[in-house]
Amino acid sequence: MPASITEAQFRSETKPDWCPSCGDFAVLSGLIKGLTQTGIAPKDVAVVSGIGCSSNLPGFIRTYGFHSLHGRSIPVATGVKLANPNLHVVVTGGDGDGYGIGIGHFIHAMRRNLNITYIVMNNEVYGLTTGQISPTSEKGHVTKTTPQGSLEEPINPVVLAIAAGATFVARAFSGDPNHMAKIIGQGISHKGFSLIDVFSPCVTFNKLNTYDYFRKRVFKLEDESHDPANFNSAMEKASMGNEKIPLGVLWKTERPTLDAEKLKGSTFPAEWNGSSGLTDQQFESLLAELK
Ligand SMILES: Cc1ncc(C[n+]2csc(CCOP(=O)(O)OP(=O)(O)O)c2C)c(N)n1
Ligand code: SF4
Repeated sequence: MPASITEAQFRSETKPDWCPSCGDFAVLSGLIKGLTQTGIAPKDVAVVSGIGCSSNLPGFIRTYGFHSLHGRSIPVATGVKLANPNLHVVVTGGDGDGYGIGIGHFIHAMRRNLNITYIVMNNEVYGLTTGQISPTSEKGHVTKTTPQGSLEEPINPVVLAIAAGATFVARAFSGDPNHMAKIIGQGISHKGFSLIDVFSPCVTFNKLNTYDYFRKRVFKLEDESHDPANFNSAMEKASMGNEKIPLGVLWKTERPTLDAEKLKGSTFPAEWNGSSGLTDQQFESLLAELK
């Protein structure tokens, strides 16, 4: 790691406005630590997000940043990565943003093995809009939109990611920030789509999935004989219910990435000069035709 890169270089002057004790503070620190561990300079990083409390993160880190639309962080990140494959692109957001409105984009980016890191702050509710159920809320969870308990089966994002083609799938917990930082560092170093689903409690609106709730249930895969290259073992660990929840790298494999290998030799987009290739006259007549 180049000695010149320090955590301080990633710290923004803008301080987070999250509620005190929100799990997202640990994710911000974990991302800064993970980036520092990999030795990547802030100028070589772009952090892209959608909308939500967690999606405010790009404002609190000193890298390039893009705070996009709800559920649209992955398309923006895809554009950033294809326009400049040398940038390390990290997407940050919530379970509502990524596994709800943005789920189609999430699946296709994994299928394409776009070389980005996706960190989902999974608090099992919509935090910013005051605690409605999200796609990861437990069945029976009582919220203001589900006063009699959620009727829906939740999504299991890590099973979904392995099945959809992500090449690095891991789970972390805001209550164990050093472990999380290590996993984030590994995800950023991985060549291919890496998903890190982080249990990041919403202390204000989710009184069910608290720090204590997770502390009682999580265990580390490193303490067991789990081989992340073994698909069946990865699926088995990823499918464990919410009574015993594994943290760590569930699945890791390699296959060609969209940006580096599948587009090799193509002049678009890495060498695109911003021109449409049309003359001014052709452009004007095309516009007139479309009016
Ligand atoms: C198109 C659109 N639909 C709905 C909203 C309202 N909205 C803002 S944030 C949000 C959910 C955020 O939840 P999550 O992604 O889990 O993030 P958290 O706030 O919990 O970190 C919703 C529904 C919006 N901004 N845009
Ligand atoms: S509402 Fe929840 S998710 Fe949003 S900042 Fe507060 S604790 Fe965090």
